[in-house]
Amino acid sequence: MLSPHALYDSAPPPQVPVLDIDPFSAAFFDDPYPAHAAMRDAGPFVWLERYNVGAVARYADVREVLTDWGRFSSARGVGMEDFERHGRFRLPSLILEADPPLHSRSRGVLSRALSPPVLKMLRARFATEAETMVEALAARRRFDAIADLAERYPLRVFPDAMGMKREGREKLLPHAEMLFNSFGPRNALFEASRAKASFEWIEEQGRRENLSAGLGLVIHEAADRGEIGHDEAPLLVRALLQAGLDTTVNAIGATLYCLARFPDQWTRLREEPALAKPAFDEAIRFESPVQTFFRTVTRDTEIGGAPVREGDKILMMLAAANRDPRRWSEADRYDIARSTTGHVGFGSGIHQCVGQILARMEGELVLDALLRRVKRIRIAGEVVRRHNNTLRGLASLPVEVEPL
Ligand code: OVM
Repeated sequence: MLSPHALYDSAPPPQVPVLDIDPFSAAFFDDPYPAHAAMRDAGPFVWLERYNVGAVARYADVREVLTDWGRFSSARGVGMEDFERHGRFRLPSLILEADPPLHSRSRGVLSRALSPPVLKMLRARFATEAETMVEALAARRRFDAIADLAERYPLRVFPDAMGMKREGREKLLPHAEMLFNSFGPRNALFEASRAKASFEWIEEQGRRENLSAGLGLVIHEAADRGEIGHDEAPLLVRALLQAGLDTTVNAIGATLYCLARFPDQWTRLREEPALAKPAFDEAIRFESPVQTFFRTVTRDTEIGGAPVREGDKILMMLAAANRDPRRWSEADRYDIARSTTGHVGFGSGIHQCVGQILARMEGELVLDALLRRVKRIRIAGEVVRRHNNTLRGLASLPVEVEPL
């Protein structure tokens, strides 16, 4: 088994600040904020000596890397591993791990499958499920905001919306947990979740015969029209199954955690329920459920005047950018009334989250349902963090609510 240090042996480029921070360690996950600040303050481009990869943590530089796919490629993987040097243990995603022109074709198909008119047809069902679930939880008063709501709600609505079979759905979250761990180093977290990989299973779920009416079949219909190959459709369904569940679980979890921790913001939301969508987006800026992704440098270039070499990996600290005081006033304050425009919690540029309208719809509907049933939310037990190499979120958030 390779140690985390074994992936790269390149020396730091000249004049680039070298840091011994490990953004994939338990200590970092428990409190990433001092390390985020140290990374931002060290310079526009820094070197992480533990892994021999570059990193950007300031908002301006994260944006620069996100929006220049020509210099900063996704095709060699958006995790620490470089598909060209290290091979790969699964088929690459046709969208996440691709550059134009391949990326553009996949993106077109998925953005049509997740476009507002399609999502509008799902909205009524999504709203009813949120109402039913929250009504029962409000009656219970005490529940776990993660297991009983942030996980349960997307698990209830998303696989149905995709048109998935019932059987095996319990594999979806463990699979996603493993996949998001795999974007980091080969550390103990990744090794421990590796056994939960279900690539064969998840690729099977994308096959036409395993799908009924829903977003999955919409992708197969795009293949019927010749927009993509019939062999590509299952992989694009896989992309949605992998990207669409754990992310929304952690985004909804982040929102509930923010509103339980900052009761003045819950009060503000009750006064102005139209702030439900902004409250969800501000939680994504504030907690950044997707913390990081990598790019691979395609040619010698520079970032903020620092030399950057072809073939090196760059870690984009999305979460650090989302709290960069160079960009945000009172960056460490959860404020549902601020403008969150430009946050990079969904990424930026051509790879910006293709499912963000669906994610926002889920977030908004959960908050709408809570606003109709609940007067107050308070934390009523031990908050337990879940560690993952890419995702930030909780394993448990016991709450008590006062019903309206
Ligand atoms: C994919 C994929 C998987 C996980 C996450 C993601 C955040 C995409 O298979 O394309 O985007």
